[in-house]
Amino acid sequence: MSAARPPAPDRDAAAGPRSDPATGPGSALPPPGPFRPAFWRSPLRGPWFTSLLGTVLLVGLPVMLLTGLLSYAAYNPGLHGNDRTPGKGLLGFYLFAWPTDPHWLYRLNQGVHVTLGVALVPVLLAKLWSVVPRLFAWPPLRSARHALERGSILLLVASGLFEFVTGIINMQLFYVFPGSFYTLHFYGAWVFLAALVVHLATRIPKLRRGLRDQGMHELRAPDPAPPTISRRGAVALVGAGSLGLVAVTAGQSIGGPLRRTALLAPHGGGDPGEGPNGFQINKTAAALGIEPADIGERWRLVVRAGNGRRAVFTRAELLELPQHTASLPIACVEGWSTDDQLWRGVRLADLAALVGAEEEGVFAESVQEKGTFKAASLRDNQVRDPRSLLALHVNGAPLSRDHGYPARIIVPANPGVHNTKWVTRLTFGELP
Ligand SMILES: Nc1nc2c(c(=O)[nH]1)N[C@H]1C(S)=C(S)[C@@H](COP(=O)(O)O)O[C@H]1N2
Ligand SMILES: [Mo]
Repeated sequence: MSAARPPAPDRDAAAGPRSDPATGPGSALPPPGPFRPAFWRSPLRGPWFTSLLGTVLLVGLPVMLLTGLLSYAAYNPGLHGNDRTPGKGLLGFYLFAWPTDPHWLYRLNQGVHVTLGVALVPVLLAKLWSVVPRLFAWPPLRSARHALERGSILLLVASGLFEFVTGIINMQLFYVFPGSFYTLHFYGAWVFLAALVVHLATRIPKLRRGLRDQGMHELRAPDPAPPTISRRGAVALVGAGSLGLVAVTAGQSIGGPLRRTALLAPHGGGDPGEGPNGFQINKTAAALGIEPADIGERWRLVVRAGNGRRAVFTRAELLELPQHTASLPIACVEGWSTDDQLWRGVRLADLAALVGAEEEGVFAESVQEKGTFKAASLRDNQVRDPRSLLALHVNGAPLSRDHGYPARIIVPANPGVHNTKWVTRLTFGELP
């Protein structure tokens, strides 16, 4: 039985020659399939859904960018042995001496960066789903302006996905990057920022109209299928997805009893063992090939300065120098962190003074032979802080092997990766 629909009253009927109301008069009829608006049938798509998700991202993504760029500054890139991303000379215009106060600054910054990034994943995916018909706009390019708009969106989506994917891979400890994660993630962020600026310049007026339900009509399905979920229901689903992800990761940064809830975080919920050294370990001594002989009786600490002065210590000799304590966390770029631990050892400032290099930064090298994190430089402001230690004890016990025995760096608000373990040489000032 042919149930032809009665012809709908057509606004354009009076306009004369046949034109497709969905693509506008004068445009060529799109090829069949997703290029035709009628292909897209979800009744959820439309200005309300897209604008709401867009608004959440409009608040969240700048926070991601800001905390990300701050995190990069915290690395003191450019100092000897630290990240030496080429071209950051230009993009690194904003770099500054990362402070040591408050001592939880890096922990907070990185906790926000990683937790928010995880929370935004469902929002990002829903937003992309809500605008996917636009990918098939017809004709593909209407004008130079249209080309610029589409190009910027392509770059925005590609770099946004790249940042989320590389960030999540890194926080899951899959170190699979060709070259440095920091370099890739850093450049990706700047591409994303450039594309976002162009995108917002063209979209903000539409976004504002969208919230008042007047714009972005082209996202509405011309022939919607019956709803299987309400728009509010869909928003609730996205929100529940975000909250669910936060609930199983945030514990790795918040610590305390919540740490056990961090099921999705590799360094979050796992049992780090009992006792004074019972807190998260990034990589064990065994995993990094630290030989027991290198950290046993034969171990020495060499302290030297650009002025040529030099001193050598056994662990027992270090223990005879004035010992100081500091209550500080380990906070990793991957977002996990420990609660404050009570470290005890020799002040970096005292060691600098011993070789006449009070105003200098330091390059700390470990006995480790391979790997990116075997050495790191600290800036002079970090060396001067009285809480910055070459730690020999933690929580009243000697450092365990996995936490860096015989000696490790611990500095307030320092990214975990620069708290070098198994330190064997400190060079203050310019390398001799
Ligand atoms: N020599 C050396 N030191 C190192 C690392 C390393 O791989 N080698 N990892 C760093 C990283 S990435 C972090 S987050 C902290 C973790 O310290 P923890 O294992 O004592 O918690 O150690 C840092 N010190
Ligand atoms: Mo780390």
